[in-house]
Amino acid sequence: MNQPSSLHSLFHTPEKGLFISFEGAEGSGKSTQIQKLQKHFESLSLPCLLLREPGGTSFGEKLRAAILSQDSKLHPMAETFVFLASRAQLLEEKILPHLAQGGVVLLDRYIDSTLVYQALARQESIEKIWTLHQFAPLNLLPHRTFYLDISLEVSLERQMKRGQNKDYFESQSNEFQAQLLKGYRTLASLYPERIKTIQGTQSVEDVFRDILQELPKL
Ligand code: T5A
Repeated sequence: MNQPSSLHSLFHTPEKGLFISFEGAEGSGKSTQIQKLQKHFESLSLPCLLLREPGGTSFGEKLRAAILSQDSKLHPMAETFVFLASRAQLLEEKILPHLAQGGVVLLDRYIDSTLVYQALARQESIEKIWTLHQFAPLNLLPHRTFYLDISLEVSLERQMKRGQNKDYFESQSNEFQAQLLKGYRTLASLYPERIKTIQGTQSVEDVFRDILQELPKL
């Protein structure tokens, strides 16, 4: 069903700086690894901005609070536009200015989350999501995306261990959560040059070692 989008040629990577995104299912270890990578870049005296989606701006954090606390089902297009609104503002306010100065941007979730959560996990084509991203500033791709691959069992176990109230997406069915993993694996096979799959079930240190090996040069 899914092919690499024909719209892909309309997308570009930043000319300056280094743009890296992290992706994965619930509890895959993105926040843990992204913080370690931030320390790594700071130890090299490289200005490094750590951001998350949805959120990262004052407007985006309001959208984040709204969608994660939503307790009844939204239409996938309603979800999609929330993430796009947050993303456009984050690019404009934070990501593009920092990259223009040659800095490093580390982003916890980006376009691939929308491709997976709002399309692939619902067995829908990703073409519509690419179409919505073809206009600036949304048509920017990271230099590198790390996909932390875990099993459904590990994802559910880590969510349970955290023991807090479940948010909107964590409350979805196990079947939906299984489709997330399938969706990410599909995406990683469609875009192997950009998306590097890292085994997220390894120890924190081993995951980080694999990430360092796949870092692009600045
Ligand atoms: N969303 C987002 C969409 O639907 N569409 C979109 O376009 C976008 C951008 C965001 C939600 O929004 C959805 C996806 C999400 O559901 P969120 O709170 O930011 O919500 O959720 P997550 O990004 O999933 O964040 P999590 O905190 O759930 O997961 P992380 O950051 O991947 O995992 P982390 O590092 O917090 O680790 C989870 C637990 O596992 C442990 C940690 O200590 C922690 O307890 N852990 C490990 N344990 C053993 N071995 C390891 N290697 C471990 N690494 C971490």
